[in-house]
Amino acid sequence: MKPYKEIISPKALLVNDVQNDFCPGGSLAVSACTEIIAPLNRYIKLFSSNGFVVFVSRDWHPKKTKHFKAFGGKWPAHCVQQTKGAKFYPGLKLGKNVFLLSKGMDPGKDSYSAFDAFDANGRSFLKILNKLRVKELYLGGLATDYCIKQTAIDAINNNFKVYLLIDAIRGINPFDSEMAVKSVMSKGAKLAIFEETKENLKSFKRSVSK
Ligand code: VGL
Ligand code: ZN
Repeated sequence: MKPYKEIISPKALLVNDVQNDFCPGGSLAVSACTEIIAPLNRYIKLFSSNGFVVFVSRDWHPKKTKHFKAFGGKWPAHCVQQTKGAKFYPGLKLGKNVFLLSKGMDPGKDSYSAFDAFDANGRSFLKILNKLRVKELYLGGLATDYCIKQTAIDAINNNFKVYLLIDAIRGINPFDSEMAVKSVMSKGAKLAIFEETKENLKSFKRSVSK
C-alpha cells in the first residue's frame, strides 16, 4: 500500500463489519449476511481495480464493555478482540490493499459508526478520508439498522455524499433496516446498485482523464 499522501481517491468504498459473529453461526447473526458476500466481493474488486480506496471496518470489542448485555448493554457478546467471532467472514475477499479500521474498543461506548473507528496507527476515519480527499462514500456490509445507519448520518453531517449499496447491505431487524434506509435518504443519502455504481465510477474516470 502506498503512503496516504500519495493517494487521492474522490470516491471510496466502506465494507462494514462483515465478521463471523454477524454471519450465520455467529452470536449476533444477520441471517441474510450470506446474500451480500458475492456482491461485496464484486464491489471490492470494482473500486480497487479502478484505483479507488476500499475501507474495511471491524467491530473490535474488549471482553467487558457496556455494549454487552452482561454489563448493562443491549447485545450478546460479539466480535471480542482476537476471537474467531471477530474474524472477517471467510467468503469475503479483502485483498491486500484495503484500509483496515477498528471500532468499539472503548468499553464505555457503543461506537456503531465507522466515524468512531481508527486505523492501526490511531488515525481516525475522518482524518484518513480527508487526507485521501474522499468526497463520496459507498456503504456496504452490516448492519443496516445500526452501523450503516450511524455511519451514513455521520458522513452526511461531515459533508460527504453517501450511497447505500442496497444489494450489499443487510440489517439485524428488517423493519428497522427499512426505517433506517428511509431516514438516511431523507437526510440526503442515495441508493445505488452494482451496475449503476460501475457506470458511475467509469464515467468519473473518463471525465478526469479528458
Ligand atoms: C453493530 C450491533 C452491535 C453494527 C455492532 O456494526 O451494526 N450492531 N454492534
Ligand atoms: Zn458491537
